[in-house]
Amino acid sequence: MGFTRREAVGLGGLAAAWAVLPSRPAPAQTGHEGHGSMDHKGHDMNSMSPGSMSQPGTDDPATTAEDWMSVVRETVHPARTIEPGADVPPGDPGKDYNPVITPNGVTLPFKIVDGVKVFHLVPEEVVHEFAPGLKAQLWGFNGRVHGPTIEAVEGDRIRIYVTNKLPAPTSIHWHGIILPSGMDGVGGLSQKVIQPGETFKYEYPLVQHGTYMYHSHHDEMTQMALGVMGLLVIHPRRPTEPRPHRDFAFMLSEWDIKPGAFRPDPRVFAGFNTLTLNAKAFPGTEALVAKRGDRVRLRLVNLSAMDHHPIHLHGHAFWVAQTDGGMIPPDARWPETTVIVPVGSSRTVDFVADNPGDWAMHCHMTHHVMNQMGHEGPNMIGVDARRVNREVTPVIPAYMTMGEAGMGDMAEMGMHMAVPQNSIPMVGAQGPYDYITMGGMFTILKVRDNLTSYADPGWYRPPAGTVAQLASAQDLKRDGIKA
Ligand SMILES: [Cu+2]
Repeated sequence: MGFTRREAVGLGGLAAAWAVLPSRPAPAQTGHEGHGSMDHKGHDMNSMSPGSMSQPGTDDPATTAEDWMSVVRETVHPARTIEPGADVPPGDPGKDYNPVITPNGVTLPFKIVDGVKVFHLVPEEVVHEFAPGLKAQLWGFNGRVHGPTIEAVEGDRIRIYVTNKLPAPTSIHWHGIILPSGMDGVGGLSQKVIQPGETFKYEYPLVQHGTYMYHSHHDEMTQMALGVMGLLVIHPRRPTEPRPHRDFAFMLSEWDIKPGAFRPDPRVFAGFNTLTLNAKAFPGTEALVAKRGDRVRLRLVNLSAMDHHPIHLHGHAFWVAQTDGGMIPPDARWPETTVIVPVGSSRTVDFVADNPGDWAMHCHMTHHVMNQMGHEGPNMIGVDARRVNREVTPVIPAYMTMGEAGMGDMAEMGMHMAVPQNSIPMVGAQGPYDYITMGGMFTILKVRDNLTSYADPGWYRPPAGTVAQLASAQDLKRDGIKA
């Protein structure tokens, strides 16, 4: 274990990081030996009684924020391109980085005061539309769900004010960020909770880069089920790889909104019926547009309550390049067409959009590309349920059976019969050839030659002879197929 911290940074803090961590020097200012599971009086911390949890702290605090910086300089993180605390000006969008695109979302504006990037988040109640026809009363930030994307550059010092306009106390956690313990935002543990009407100030230097998130860490089950979360992207100060041309960021989440209801139910732990990309369910999701040859990055963050999401991209293969733990060393990346994004983590994948067309990108859990499906009804495959549905649905809004031949029938239902007020058909939208029987976590990547802008170019017009179609009698005869 011969690496010094400086050498580790020189290596991009990547392959060397695991080797360095166990042998890194202990912070100098803790006047006692060892950082194991014993406290300084020799008590076994693993058997700490509830009583001892209310005792005052036993470690000596670092005396100033500067001391914390000297401690963090001795740490290693797998996504650092400069030394923590290096004297650098605030990162400049367009110059120091190509801004991320949050489809269906926005980036939080900032101002610079004495070299510090200042942001203001306002958690509050918001009426949000998941897709045309389905709205709900949620909790978000700054008038939207999810909150705006916070974007900054490694080496920036950021100051984030949080003004709590929710009807409940909250606390905001910066997931994956290396920061002083007291800035970590766990209500009760690292700070007092933010009472309704109060404004708290978080401030810390960014000593890493990557794809992260912020979310409530107080009454999480309720507050995250209602939407109190957002993306946090930190660009490298000295990029070691070419910048992406198109850098898309997504928050994956799930909701339980009973057909006809106006608020999600935070108590459920299974059967979520509204699955979203940046809080939108298909067909409410915005298409991703790329020119042929563009380097494309997808940053996928999952803050669902209970489900991991295997996100699958058609027509391309990508490299899994980063997690919320940092950069994967280039020679340790692996190729995929589906990447599973576990709850509470980020996966960043890179690829070149080299195959023109309209390509599905979606969660591969088949129940996650449905909208507001009831899971309780009988299996109606083979049964003509249309009359039953017509008569029962107006009286029992949640009663939506499957169709005789599956859920494709439901699209027809959605178009030709009354669905309960404030609900959307279980699947779909009209596509260029037929009805698209997908909902939920589904969107479309549109790759084109000769784009003059990244506005939605409409449906793909494929070269002649490259679309699946009804087989001709001639084909069948030639190949000896009995149809
Ligand atoms: Cu999923």
